[in-house]
Amino acid sequence: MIKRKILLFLSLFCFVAGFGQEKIKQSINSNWQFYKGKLSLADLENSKTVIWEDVNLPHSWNKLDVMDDQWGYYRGEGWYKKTLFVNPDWKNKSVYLYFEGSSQTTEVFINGKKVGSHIGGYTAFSFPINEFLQFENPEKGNQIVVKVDNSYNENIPPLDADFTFYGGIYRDVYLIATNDVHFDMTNYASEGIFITTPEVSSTLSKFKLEGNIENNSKLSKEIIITTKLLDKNNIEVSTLSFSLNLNPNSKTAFSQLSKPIQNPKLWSPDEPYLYKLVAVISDKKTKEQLDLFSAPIGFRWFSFSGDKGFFLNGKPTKLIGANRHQDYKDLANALPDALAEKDMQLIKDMGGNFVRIAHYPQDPSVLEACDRIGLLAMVETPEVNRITETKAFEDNSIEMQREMIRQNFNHPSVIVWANMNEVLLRPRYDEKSAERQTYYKNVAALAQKLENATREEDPTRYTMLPNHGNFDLYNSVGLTKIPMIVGWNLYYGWYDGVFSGLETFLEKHHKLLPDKPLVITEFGADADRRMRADNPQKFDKTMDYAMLYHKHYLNAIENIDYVAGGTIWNLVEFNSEGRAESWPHMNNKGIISWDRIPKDAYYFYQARLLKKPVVSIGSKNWTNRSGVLSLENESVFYQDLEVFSNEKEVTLKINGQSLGSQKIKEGSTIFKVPFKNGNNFVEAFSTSNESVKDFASIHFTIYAPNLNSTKYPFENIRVNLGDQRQYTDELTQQNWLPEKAYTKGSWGYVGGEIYKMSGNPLIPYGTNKLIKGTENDPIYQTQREGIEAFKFDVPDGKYELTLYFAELISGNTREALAYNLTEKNQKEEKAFRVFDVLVNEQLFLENFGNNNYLEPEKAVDIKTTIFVKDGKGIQVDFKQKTGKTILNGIELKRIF
Ligand code: GCB
Ligand code: CA
Repeated sequence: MIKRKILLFLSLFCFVAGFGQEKIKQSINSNWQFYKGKLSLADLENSKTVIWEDVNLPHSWNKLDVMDDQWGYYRGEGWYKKTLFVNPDWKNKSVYLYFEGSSQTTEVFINGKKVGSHIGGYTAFSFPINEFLQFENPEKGNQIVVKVDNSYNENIPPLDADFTFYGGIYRDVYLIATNDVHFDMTNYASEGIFITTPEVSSTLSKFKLEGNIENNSKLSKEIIITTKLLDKNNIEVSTLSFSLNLNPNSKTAFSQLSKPIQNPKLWSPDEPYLYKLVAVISDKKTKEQLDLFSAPIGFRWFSFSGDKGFFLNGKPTKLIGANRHQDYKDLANALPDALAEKDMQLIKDMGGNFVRIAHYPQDPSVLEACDRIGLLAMVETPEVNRITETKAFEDNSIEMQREMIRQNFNHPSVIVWANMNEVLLRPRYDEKSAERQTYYKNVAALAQKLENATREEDPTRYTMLPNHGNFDLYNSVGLTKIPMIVGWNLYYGWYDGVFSGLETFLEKHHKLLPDKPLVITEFGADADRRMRADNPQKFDKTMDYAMLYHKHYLNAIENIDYVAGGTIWNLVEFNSEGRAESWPHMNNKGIISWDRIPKDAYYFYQARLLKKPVVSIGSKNWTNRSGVLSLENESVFYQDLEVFSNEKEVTLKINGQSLGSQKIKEGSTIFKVPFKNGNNFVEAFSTSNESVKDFASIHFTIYAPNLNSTKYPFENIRVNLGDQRQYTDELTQQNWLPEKAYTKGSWGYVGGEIYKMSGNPLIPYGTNKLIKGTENDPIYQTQREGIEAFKFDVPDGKYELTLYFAELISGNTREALAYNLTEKNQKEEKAFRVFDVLVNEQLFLENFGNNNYLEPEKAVDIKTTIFVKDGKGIQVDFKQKTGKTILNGIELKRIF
């Protein structure tokens, strides 16, 4: 036995040791210099006028400007340079420069000569660079200069989209050196070898390799290609080899089909069993090993049906997961690989089995993670919202499609190649015009060409087009016919209609296109983690409304057989610079925040999808809360608390006291929890298994209804006028209470009404405009118009009072958000108002208004101190002169 082990070890060792010559791959991410702006090649030498900044890759120049108060972000040239030190031995090798991605056009120069260029921000590219390198003087190195440009270009997709087109070399860059004879390095930056499994079942499978071998030498070569399949434990399962003659300076095609592999272990999300394929080229005469290629192989087969959804390895499988955008708080799109991999793990840990890599191909580490941890994937190219009807746009689109497919071909996780997204959302030309009809034809023609290219590149996978919810339009233009699967991005109960519109839409698809498989490629609702509501309303951006949305959609996806699956829009919050709304520049539909903190919906999906038992307390990260008692003598404040679980029943304790057990229904239950003033400790556990548990620490500030309460003496009170939601300032963690009318002994407004912007029926409160000068936009975006007074019946003492204003009716209207199907462009009349503000009858702000303090869409805070005496409390009066009075927020702090 021992002997056998040693033998096995030895043979393994020899095999591994014998692998020898792999390509040498060396990252060159460190020590670059960067300049943002236009330069000529001549300027590069002139170190006096050009000031370079030290950077490392991955890098983007849009880390900060996408979040500031100015619309737009830098879209233009950025220059990178660095001295490359190349191993002198490489003189006799073939050397390549390999970019995983750079956005969006790239030109590369070495030692003053142009090496090549690339179009498109989301795919890899590489160049052979031997002829540009100098080896004579190794200490001098080689000067590499890279010009990157993320300007708008009408011939490069994406033209327009709900995400930010960051610029920079934002993925890894490598030098690669190979022997003269090697697997193809000049095929769309792919690995040059394409693996398929022409026969696959649980009893018998075969794999096939196809590709080219390059011989960059002046001599002809006789080689042997030996391919081995190793199992998880590196035990050889299959081996095949054959010889090939290579002409000098040539590319020679080859293909190898394996012998049958009996009873292969299958790959699936539940058991992502990967075999290792290793192919070695060796010189037939000298036996020298020249190159090595390795790839994972997963034996799996799959099919989509219009009726029954998706099948993996013959088993019906509901595809459930999320879309993933590639950016991250403060990093733009320049993330370390580990963060990209973590996103895939987050989908896995949610119980998902599926990811839509949208709207563009992403870092190679993403699909590597999918193979390894078991996630099925679809990937797409970014022809989003509209196209340009030019040959150049068409060529670039097709080129990207080919790059995407060839570069990602060898990932068992990939099952669908897609292209375009909601391509009829923002069509060109007038609706009724003849040009519009021609445009539609041109879109369909491009879709067909992309489809043909995809099927030609890879007949082993499905194709898909993701559309927005205008069924009749896509159907009449022909976009439901072209792809094998139709993806629908559906937002019923968000942008459009009510939740049940979802089922109505799906039924229509199924009735009219019974044979066409469908995936709900997007569904989601904004959830601004700073906002909560007792009575959530559509489009109020609260965490609470988003929960209702996700509950409805998951039920539909799980229960309707012909729905093959669904992907949440989005796994993560992402930057969309052109958006305003409650959190300007952000799309908050992520079930995980931009800095990767899960929201409630994430725990809900875990409870519904995971098999292992879980208990999670909802809104755990909402650690500072407050509430107003209805009667002063109450000693606790009752608030709903949702617990997510896949167990039968959970028990809840607060501050050591049990609140009893409740049954879980569809993934959750809601407890009425008595919070005391100060710190509270909440524990939840599965009633039948106490080790499955969660806890939360929540600080509660209880306000008595009367401000002179001795039981709950107040220190600080903040009221958001014109709003019924609760808001938490992320920086200070202070809560803002919803407004209420004044009652004696308490606080509140007198007179006026809640402002609501005109022409945007979706928005329940205030405006969606960006307010400059604050991170707390929701405080300023809501206001009370025509307010007469605000009163605080506080005891005598010294106080600090702050008034918050913003002019919301600015006369500036931005283009309606394209995704919001009910918002229309419209003009608004600029407001003009003048009013006096008095504090305890003393004139405080005279003729306050648009002539002085109130600039359009800018935050204005004014604070003052006041000594209250004779039990008079505080009264702020607003005396109208011209137009309506306003107040957006008010804060009162007790000093002593
Ligand atoms: C969509 C788009 C996606 C947007 C999303 C939204 O339909 O495909 O790019 O981000 O809606 O949140 O509006
Ligand atoms: Ca407000």
